[in-house]
Amino acid sequence: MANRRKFLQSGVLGSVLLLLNKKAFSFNKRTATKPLVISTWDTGLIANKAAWTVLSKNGNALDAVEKGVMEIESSQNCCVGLGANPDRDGIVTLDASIMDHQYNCGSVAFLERIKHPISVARKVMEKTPHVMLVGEGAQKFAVAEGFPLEPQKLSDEAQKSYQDWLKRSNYHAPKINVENQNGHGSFAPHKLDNGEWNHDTIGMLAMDYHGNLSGSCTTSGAGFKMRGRVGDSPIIGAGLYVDNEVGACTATGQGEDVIRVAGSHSVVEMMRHGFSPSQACEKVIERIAKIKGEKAKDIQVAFIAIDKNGEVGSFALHPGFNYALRNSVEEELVKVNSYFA
Ligand code: SD4
Repeated sequence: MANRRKFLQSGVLGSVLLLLNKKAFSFNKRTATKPLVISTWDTGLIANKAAWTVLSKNGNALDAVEKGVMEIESSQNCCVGLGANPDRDGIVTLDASIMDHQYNCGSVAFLERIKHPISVARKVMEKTPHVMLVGEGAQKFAVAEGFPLEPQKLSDEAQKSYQDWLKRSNYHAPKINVENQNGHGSFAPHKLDNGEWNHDTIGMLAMDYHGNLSGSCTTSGAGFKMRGRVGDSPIIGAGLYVDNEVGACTATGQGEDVIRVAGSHSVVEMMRHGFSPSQACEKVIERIAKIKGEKAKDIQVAFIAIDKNGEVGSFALHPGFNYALRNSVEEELVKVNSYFA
């Protein structure tokens, strides 16, 4: 994880975190001026910076959410793109989705050897009559659209983790964000021995100067997952949903349990019925906790949401989740309240 640490401490993120350390940042509900962007986890600070280059010049939200998460997909040292942990057969497979302010949406799943799945998802949205392409077909489409086929090679860090995992090969039901990797479930995000969180997904929501919303979500899924496993991130309504008349939501955590409740769509529907973004996220987290019962202790799920007025909110099942917010006056990492203490 040395590389990842370097990544986290580098550049703007390092200085922003230093700044943040001086502040108490335990609020959960924010109302912000437009344009604004929010994204999951601390890597969101870097992604927001890239999105802000678009939004601050009155660019549109769709371009911002694509550009923002591409920054994290590019980082071979991190855990979202091709540098991430592979599936149990040793191959990295990626999922991504994107949605604009007019119910246009596109996604890819089980995609190999393409550096920017989010951009392929956008091409699916803009250039095909379909919403979702998977596996070989998605890759073929990407290549036809001019995306280079990257080498089938694990990053050094992922190679090492995979070799360690092979020694154990103890695949069992995924446990996200609760256990570390030592002998346990290997789904991310998970707590590292040094206390940091490792995660493999970024979800981003933006409102542009015109008040239009868009969202993106991109992930390597879950380390050492079964071959062919697809999570919530590329599923419109689960990992991501945008309704410009109401609001937008994206999810992170245990994809199977987000899919079960059509998570992001459910949050947007709660907002449609008058709940604030934070309350809406909390309601859906409560539903997951109820469905899972005792097993809720073993998984993490978190949502971030924004309503059409630019109010932002979030809620998680377990502590440890945060999201990054950026607008013309703030650049912050926001600590999120959770169902469990
Ligand atoms: C998945 N939701 O594939 C993703 C995992 C995730 O941080 O969010 N990890 O299930």
